[in-house]
Amino acid sequence: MKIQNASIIICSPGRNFVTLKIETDEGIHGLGDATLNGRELAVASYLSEHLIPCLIGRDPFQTEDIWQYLYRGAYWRRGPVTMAAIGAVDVALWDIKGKALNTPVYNLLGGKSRKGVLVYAHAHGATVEEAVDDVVRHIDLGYLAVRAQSGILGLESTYGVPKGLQSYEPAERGLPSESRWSSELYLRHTPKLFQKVREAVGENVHLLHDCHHRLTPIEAARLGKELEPFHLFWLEDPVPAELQDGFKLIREQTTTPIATGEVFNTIWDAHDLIQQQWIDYIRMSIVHGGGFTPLKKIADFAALYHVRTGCHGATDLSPVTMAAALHFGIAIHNFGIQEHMPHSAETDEVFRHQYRYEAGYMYPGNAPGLGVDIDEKLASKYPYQRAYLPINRKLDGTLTDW
Ligand code: GCO
Ligand code: MG
Repeated sequence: MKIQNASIIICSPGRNFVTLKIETDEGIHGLGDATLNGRELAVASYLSEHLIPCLIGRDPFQTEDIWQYLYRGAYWRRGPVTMAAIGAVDVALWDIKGKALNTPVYNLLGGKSRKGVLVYAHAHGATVEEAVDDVVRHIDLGYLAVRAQSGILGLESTYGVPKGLQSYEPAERGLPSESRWSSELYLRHTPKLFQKVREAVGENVHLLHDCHHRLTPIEAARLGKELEPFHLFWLEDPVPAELQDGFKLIREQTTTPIATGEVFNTIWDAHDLIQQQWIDYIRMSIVHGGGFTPLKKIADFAALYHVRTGCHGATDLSPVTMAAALHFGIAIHNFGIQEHMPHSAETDEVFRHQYRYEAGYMYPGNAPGLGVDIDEKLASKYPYQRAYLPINRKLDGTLTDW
């Protein structure tokens, strides 16, 4: 079998997605997600200008060699644009492999290790009370794990809380919006939120929280300590993670479990975090981490150090990545949890998929390959629209991490 053609489909059914379609001379095609929120066209052009021409004529079964060719062969390694593009190719090839062998991708990754993939939902509210109600609503939908974020008194907006009643979607069309931030107000607020949530829901539900890279290590240590009575499943991205040993200080101060890595691209972003056991969950997505080929190795490495996976699953990762995460999550041994932020109805119509949610778990389905396809005709009705993530400033105007 040979790769005959590859094309890129850019569409915006509610939000932008970049999809790679690889076709073979035997009529089988595979899909890969190449979406990098707010930087979509950079990945599309990396694929069309630099990767696709090198793929034509290759054997799609050679996932290891093709991955090494694209990663090592470029000389310029790593980075979100490069790795999202390589990730899209790798995922599309595993999709082809599964279809050609007439088996779901999870069977190529070790087979099922569990009945389903435990997922966590997003709950939010403008106030603590509204956030508590939303956690309860998600528990009523059967979720066994819920992430809670709420508006903060004194701040107009914050990460994870939508402005109106719609579901949360951080990218906005047009140029970047700006929001204001105060770590002190956040630090005073967040333990009160979790006290109220625990009071309302009891101990039998996993609670999670995303700090979204906004604290310093000592501030994160304070938050972790103050959250200890509420037994979080994890505290996510407490600090920006360029400085891996920033996590050492947090780890030494608190038993609140730590998750990080949604912006990571290779093992080198997480090597010390894992080997020093400074984190509990690694959150790299299959697409931004460069595909199944490296993610399987990273998961196996993490397993040695008691680190489990908690793959990023926000709406800016397309249903192709969601399917990939579910095949991966059901197969690997050290799976922890999977993020589940349901896509809009328009997105689900464009990307028909076999995976489904039921009673706190998701299931990848038994179709050969990934079990996702794209309706290209429908996709063409939703043309790309420029969109950005917000910019964040402290109350005095200093630019800070969003
Ligand atoms: C999460 C993430 C997202 C990101 C988004 C950026 O934990 O789900 O933090 O909401 O902000 O993916 O593109
Ligand atoms: Mg996050």
